[in-house]
Amino acid sequence: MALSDQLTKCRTIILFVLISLSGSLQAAIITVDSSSDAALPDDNGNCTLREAIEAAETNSAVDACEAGSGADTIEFIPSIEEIELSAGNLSDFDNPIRQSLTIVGPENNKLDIYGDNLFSFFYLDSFSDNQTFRFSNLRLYESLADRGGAIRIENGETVIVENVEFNGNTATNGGGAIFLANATTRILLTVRQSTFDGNRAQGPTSGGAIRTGNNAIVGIERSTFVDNQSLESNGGAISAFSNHLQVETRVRIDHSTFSGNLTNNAGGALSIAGAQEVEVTNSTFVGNIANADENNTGGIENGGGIFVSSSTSLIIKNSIFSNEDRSTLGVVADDIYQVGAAVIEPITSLGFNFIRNNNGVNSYFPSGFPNANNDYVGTSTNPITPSLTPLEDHGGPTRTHRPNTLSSPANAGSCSDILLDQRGFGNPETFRRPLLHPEATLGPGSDGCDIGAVESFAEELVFPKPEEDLLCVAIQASNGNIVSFCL
Ligand SMILES: [Ca+2]
Ligand SMILES: [Ca+2]
Ligand SMILES: [Ca+2]
Ligand SMILES: [Ca+2]
Repeated sequence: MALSDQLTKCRTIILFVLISLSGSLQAAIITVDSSSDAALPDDNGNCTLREAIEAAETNSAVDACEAGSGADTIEFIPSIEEIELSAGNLSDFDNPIRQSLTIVGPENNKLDIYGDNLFSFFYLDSFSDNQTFRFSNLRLYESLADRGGAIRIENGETVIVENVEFNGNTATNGGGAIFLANATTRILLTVRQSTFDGNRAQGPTSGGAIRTGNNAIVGIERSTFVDNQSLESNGGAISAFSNHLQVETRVRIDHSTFSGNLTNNAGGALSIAGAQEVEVTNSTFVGNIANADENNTGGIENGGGIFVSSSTSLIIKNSIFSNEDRSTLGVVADDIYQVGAAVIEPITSLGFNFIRNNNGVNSYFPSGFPNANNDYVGTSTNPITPSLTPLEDHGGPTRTHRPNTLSSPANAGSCSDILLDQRGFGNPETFRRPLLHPEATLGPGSDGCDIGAVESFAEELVFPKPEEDLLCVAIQASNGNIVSFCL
């Protein structure tokens, strides 16, 4: 099946969820009733988060925590607002979380967990047993780990992150907030309505916020990445990595915002390396910086927005790029840069992109306002700048950049099949995202959608909340392809 066919088939993916047929009938709800933290055993008549994880993992009662049973859920009594770790990592290589588990904070007031720049949180390793982990309504602060300070995913897991803020987490070996190992059994990761702010990949490792790996299918939607850094390697916000040609590895980014992320190497926001399929749609990349230290000693230090290397297939639609590359040698690729290895897959524009400076990718994005492909593209000598607000609260669960004006990038895009923008806003008359202001002019080929993650003038809409487990499913077909569909 052609890539474009597959991607068309997958266009409506919102979640990648494997249906779990086991455990759901037996699952226990374990309620944490203490904000304190102490090493186990801690038999003092309360139920701490550390004890709740132990109860879920061992399917037995631990102090005042109810015995887990199968795929358990950990909740918190309403008076708990934050938990500060003091007794070591919540889980790690020696003490991984192996069984399906949901950890959910209060719906309208996220629970804060602090690692104090000493401890890590969730090390998930089902040993290829296809377990499912969910994290929602949490703020995860200042964890520290070798890889994936907040969440490390080892092999075969399905992980769903929703309404989580990752703040100031650090990894010394890649993936400041989330790290995906190179898996032998497929990992499925979905990140929705989440914020990654000020996370760091230290040392010569990549992915300030997230590092993905071989044999992963990753979906990121309606999320914001701000001020994340990979100081000595690639991918200020995300490093998408695959070195395995034989397994399908895919990253899809939709309705997300990348603002002010930086690297001293390549890919201020996103670095893509190796054999995989990457799709970026309806997203906004603003003020991300490659080679922030202007020191050209780390290899190919290009691509303020996206750096893509080797045999990666990259598709881009309806997205804004206005970034900076501080390289002083060779190509200064403010927005997107591609470098070849043995096999170079083309970058495919599906149109309606706004690109400040096409240096490095002018064969894919010829200059024009718009060009023949309905992309709005500037050059190094004549860059075009989108008129956007600073990153602010414009409604919805994440901060965004909203178009300021009635002309491009507003009303120059195309997204007619999309229900809502990053914030959850749309046209109240059509219950679709595109909204043409009465005073605005319509760009060529546009359906009134704004380019990027946010639709100006749109209103907050409330849709019936679907049963999440049944919303979308990704399964592996007999021919090895991943087939995704929504129910
Ligand atoms: Ca206790
Ligand atoms: Ca359990
Ligand atoms: Ca540098
Ligand atoms: Ca519009």
